[in-house]
Formats: sequence, C-alpha cells, structure tokens
Amino acid sequence: MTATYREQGDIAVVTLNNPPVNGLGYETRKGIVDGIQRAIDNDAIRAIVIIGEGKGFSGGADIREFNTPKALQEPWLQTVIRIVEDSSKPVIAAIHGVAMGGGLELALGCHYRVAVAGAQIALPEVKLGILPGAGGTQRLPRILGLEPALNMIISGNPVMSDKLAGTKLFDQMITGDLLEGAMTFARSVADARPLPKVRDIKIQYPNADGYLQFARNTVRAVAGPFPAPFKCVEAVAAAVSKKFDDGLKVERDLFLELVQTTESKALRHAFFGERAASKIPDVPADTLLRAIRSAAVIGAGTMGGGIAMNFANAGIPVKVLEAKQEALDKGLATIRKNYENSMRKGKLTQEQLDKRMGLISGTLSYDDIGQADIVIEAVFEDMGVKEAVFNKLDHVMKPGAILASNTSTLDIDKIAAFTKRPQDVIGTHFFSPANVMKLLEIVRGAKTAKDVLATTMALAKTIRKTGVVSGVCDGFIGNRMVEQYIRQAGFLLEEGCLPEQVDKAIEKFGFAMGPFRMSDLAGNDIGWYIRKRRYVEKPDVTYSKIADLLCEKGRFGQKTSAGWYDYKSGDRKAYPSDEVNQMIIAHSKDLGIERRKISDQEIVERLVYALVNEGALILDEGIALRASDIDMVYLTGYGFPLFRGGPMFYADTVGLPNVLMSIHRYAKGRHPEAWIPAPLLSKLASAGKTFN
Ligand code: 3H9
Repeated sequence: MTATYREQGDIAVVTLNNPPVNGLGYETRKGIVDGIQRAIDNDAIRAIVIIGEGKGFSGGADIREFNTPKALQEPWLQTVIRIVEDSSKPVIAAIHGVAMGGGLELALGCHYRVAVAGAQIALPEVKLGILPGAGGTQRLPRILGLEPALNMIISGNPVMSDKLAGTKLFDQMITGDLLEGAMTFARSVADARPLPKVRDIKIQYPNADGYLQFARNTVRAVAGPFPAPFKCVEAVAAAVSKKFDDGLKVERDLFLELVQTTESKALRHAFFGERAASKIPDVPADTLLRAIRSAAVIGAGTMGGGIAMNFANAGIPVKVLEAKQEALDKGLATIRKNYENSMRKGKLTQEQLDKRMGLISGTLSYDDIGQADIVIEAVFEDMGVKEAVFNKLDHVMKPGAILASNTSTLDIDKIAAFTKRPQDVIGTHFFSPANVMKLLEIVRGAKTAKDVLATTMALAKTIRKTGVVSGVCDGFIGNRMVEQYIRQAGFLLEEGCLPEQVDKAIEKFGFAMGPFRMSDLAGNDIGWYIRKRRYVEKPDVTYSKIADLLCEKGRFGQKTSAGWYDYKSGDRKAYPSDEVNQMIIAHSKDLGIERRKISDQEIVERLVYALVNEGALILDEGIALRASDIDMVYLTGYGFPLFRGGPMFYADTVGLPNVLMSIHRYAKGRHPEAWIPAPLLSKLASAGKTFN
C-alpha cells in the first residue's frame, strides 16, 4: 500500500508511503481518499493527520505518470484535495523534509498545517514546464499573499519551512517528534468549527492588476521559449479576478495544455535523464565507495586550475602540480582572479574566497601528491606526455588512489596500460571552463574497477556535476558526435554558406552558440592539432579543408583577434570577415563547386541529424548506456537547447522515420559517405519506435 491508514485513539493517521518521495500516484491518491472516508465513517475519530513516511511529506504528483492514463484516473489530485477540504472532520498536514508541487497543494487543501524546521516548501512545477495543477496557483496567493506566492510559483524555488513560520501557511511549528506534535495539535482543534479553508481567504492587494501586468512583462522578457512561466501568471491572475472554482478551472485548463507541450516533455526528460545517468546497470547502488578526502591535479593551466576549483568549492583540499614555478604561480593567480571576479559579482564572500584559496596549494614535486585519494591529470593532449605522467603517478601514488585523466580524445585503456594498476585508472573529461560547466564525462576503461567508477560518479555529485558514463572510443560521447556536426558545418561552407549564416540558423534553433563562434572561442588551433593526428590515423575520412586554411593564416579565434570572424580588442563580438568569406568562396571554386543558396532548415537538419546519427551508433555500440545519457551530455556540455530535450529526444519528437528520410535525402548530396544511416536508427524507425 502506498498510503496506509491507522487509528491512534481518537485520531486517524494517513501515512503516505510511496518511495522515493511519496509521489502522489494513482494508488497513493486512492489511499488518501479511502483513509479520509474511513475516518469520517468512524464516530470515534475526531481528526485526521496526513503525514509522509521517509524523506518527506511529498515531492508532488508522480511525474512518471504524466502523459499516461493513470495521471488523470479518478481520483485525480484535484478530486483528492476537494475531498480532504470537504471533510467534516479536521484534516491536518504534518510536514517534514519536502512538501513540493502536488504535495504542497494537498497540504493547502487541509484545514491546518504543522511543520518541522528545515522542510523545503515549493511549487516547482514551472521547472518541469507546467504549472501547479491542483489548486496551488489559487490557494498559495490566498494564504501567503499575492507577491510572495507568485514569486514562488514563477521561480519554482524552495523556501525553508522555518522562513515561513509566522505566516498563515503553518498553524504551528513542531519541535520534537512530528507525529506526536501533529496529534496533539489535532486534538486541540478537533472540535473547532467552522473548519478553516484556504479557499475562503480573500486576496488583499491594492492595484493587483498593475502588479500582474508588471509580472507579465518581466516574465515575457526572461522566459525565452518556455510557455509555462507566463501561464503561471495567468493562473494567479485568475485567483485574483475570479471566484475560487472558476479560478481552479482556469488553472486546470492551463495545466492540461502545458503538460502536452514538447517543452514540458523535454524538461521532464532532462529531470529523469539526470537521475538515470547516475545508474550503471552492472554497478550495484550499494557498492562500497573509496573515500575522497584529498585530491591532486597535474597541470595548472586553464583546465587544471578549473578542475582544482571544483574540489576547493566542495571543501576538498587539492594540490596542484606544475613543472615550473612560473607556470604554477600563473595558474594559482588565475584561480584567485576567478574567485575575485565571483566576489565582485556578489557570488562569493571574502571569507569564502579565503577558505577556498586555503584549500588549494601548489607544488613542483610528485612526492608531495602521493597521499591524495584522487589525482586528475590535465596535461597536454599527447600520448607521450600522458605516458610520462602516468608512469610517474604509478610510482608515487599510494595504493588505492584513483588515477584519472582529463583527456578529451585519447584511449583510456592505453593510458591505463602505462601503469601496473589499470583497475584504478579512469577518464574524467571536464568541459571548459571546468569550474562552470555542468558536464563530467566519466570514461570507463576495460579494466576500471567498479568501485572506482562508483566513487567517481559519487564525486561528480559532490562537485555538483552531471556525471555521464562513456565507454572508450575516439572522442567519447560528446566529441565523437561533435566531430560529425563540425564536419557538416565545414561542408556547408564549401557548398554555399558563410559562417554567419550557419551560426545564426543553429542559434535560432536554440543552441547557445553556433559552431564557428564556438570554435573561435575555444581556439581553432585545438581542432587543427586534433585533425592532424586524427586524419592521419583515418585517411579515408572526408572533411572540409577550409578550417586548416584558416589556421594556416594564423586565425586561431578570439585569442588572435581573428578567426572565422574578426574581433576588436576588448570586445568579444564577432564581426563577419571579408577575408575569410572570400577565402571560403575561393575554396569552393578551387573544388569546382557551384555555390548554392542553402536554407536554414537544411543547415539545422544537417548539423543536428549528424549528431543524431552518430549518437545512434554510439548507443548501439554500448559507448553510451542509454539515449538520455547522450542527451544529458549535449544539454550540459554542448549548449543544446534545453527546451528541445537533447539530440536523441529531439529526433524522437521529429519522428525517427522523418529523420531517416532526411538522412537519405542528404546522402544524395556531395558527401554520401557522411550520411550512412546508423543501423539502430533504421531499425527503430521501421519499428515505429523511439530512442528514449
Ligand atoms: C506536480 O506536482 C503537479 C501538480 O501540481 C498537479 C497534478 C495534477 N515523481 O532528486 P532525487 C524520484 S508536478 C516521481 O535524486 P533528492 C527521482 O526520479 C511534481 N518521482 O532526490 C529519483 O528516482 P530514482 C512537482 C520523483 O533527495 C528519486 O525520486 N514536484 C519525483 O535529491 C530521488 O530524487 C517536483 O517537481 C516525482 N515528483 O531530492 C519535485 N520527484 O531514485 C521534483 C523525485 O529512481 N523532485 N522523484 O532515480 C525534486 O525536486 C527532488 O527529487 C526532491 C528530492 C527535492 C523531491
């Protein structure tokens, strides 16, 4: 049973018991209704307490049920709450841990609410692309007031119960045992009539219309492609202007509309995708972890410094090793400068800065790092250099230390073979800037021990990253796919596009930055270096040589004030470059290509479907464990638009047969070799299935 009923003297206790977060799924909703009915039917019962088992009161509607018939199966949440509110005996919500979404809405339907300190109170629906659909937009403004309620609903952010003590939301704060306190409170109100109902409270707010108009304008400016925030304002406006039941109807209609939107489905996909990514089928959840109490980073460059900051931010002492004092000093100074920038922006206090800098120390000697629980190398991307580092690490690191490489493309198994302890070697591929970007690709070598993998996954959470496991292949998940994307971007230039057109088209699709602006930011020389190695190893792979010509001119991007675009000093804005555009046109001519006008749709499809097709190969080969892992890589590391849910989810929404048809069409173009449909894509498309 996911909601149980019991009687303790004259009080009935309905306990929500639907792990992990007491989601209000069909069975639980039914259990609540049954419990209320039994309590009403028993004359000996004077009041009813609803309480949550485990972590909290309730995390809200069971989002796994959304878009399934169960979600709307009666009693749906609005019905449950009406039954609670109409109960002839007082119902008291006893809150701890979390009361979120439908959980808070249920509590708002109760006649009284008591809580312990430290509970997270929120209506976070907007973060899932929906709005509170069980009275939250109507009741919260009544009980908390228009402004604080609207802020909570639009932001979705939790407020701690102690902060809300003293508002009408809580009738009593309980210290000590919650159930005991709630029952004592229940007895104290058992005979009070009439029963207080939040629905009966009048919203008092002078010039509410003016305030709501201000809210609409603000939300419109910041919500981007997401429809939910604006609809939240509309629902709250109905609470102000309409009778309670009419307001509920407005809320319900808007909820049902939003729950069907692709934006909401994408957000829910990302929510579950993030949690799914931490589960590795052959690594049990109770695997004993290695303790990570100290860390070391080899290399104080941009990457090494950013990685070290992650440890310091999480309170873990970290030693940074460099070969030369000058480089070490420079690296540590950059770290300090980054923290000072955060402090200037008000994100960090002086005390926090001092504490974090106090956790970071520099060294020139490998002997100093031997006792670290984990060491991450972030040295130059060259197998010879890696070999030297791992030989050294094998020699100095204590037994059981995790030896990690931040390589973005090199073979982790080869790196592991430089040591006598390949089971302790793993890839931790951070994304630049490493102290900011959410993604951490965790590369599992053939011999990586399960506890090393589980510990590294847990570490990702500690340092607030989204950890995604990748198998070993050239480029792992993210860069292997992006290579196909960049490859298409190059072909598009040869066939008729200019960098600005490609960037604008894909940015309009929702990418944070197009491929050419991105490449200018990262440094075109990095790709050049990788291509020189890659295409020697794979001479059959076709690619546009324009990027090489660009680098031969020394146009490495923002750092040289010239790349695919021109840059002015002190300004990161990209200005189209006549020189580059002429070079592109001349290159097409040299290749005998008659340039043509290419539509934005073709640009977007070629870039995105190139990702999808490679993603399908990666999935089929088992490099990624699940399609949503690939989506998480792209959402958290490559600026793929969140409202589209990641490349694989996006392909699902377009329809795999449609994606396949386009791939066949592009295969008739100049580069059929780049458009060989992945067998998994063909298989799923013909079976009418999806990746996710
Ligand atoms: C709603 O209520 C709509 C109503 O207004 C109207 C209805 C008509 N359902 O985050 P964690 C799972 S919309 C199902 O790692 P934490 C999660 O997938 C809902 N499952 O834990 C994971 O499963 P697994 C509004 C859920 O302690 C496990 O719980 N509510 C739900 O760090 C642990 O999750 C929200 O948006 C759910 N509602 O944080 C709340 N929530 O172990 C969303 C979680 O299999 N949830 N799971 O991977 C949260 O913000 C956090 O999960 C919470 C716990 C703070 C509750």
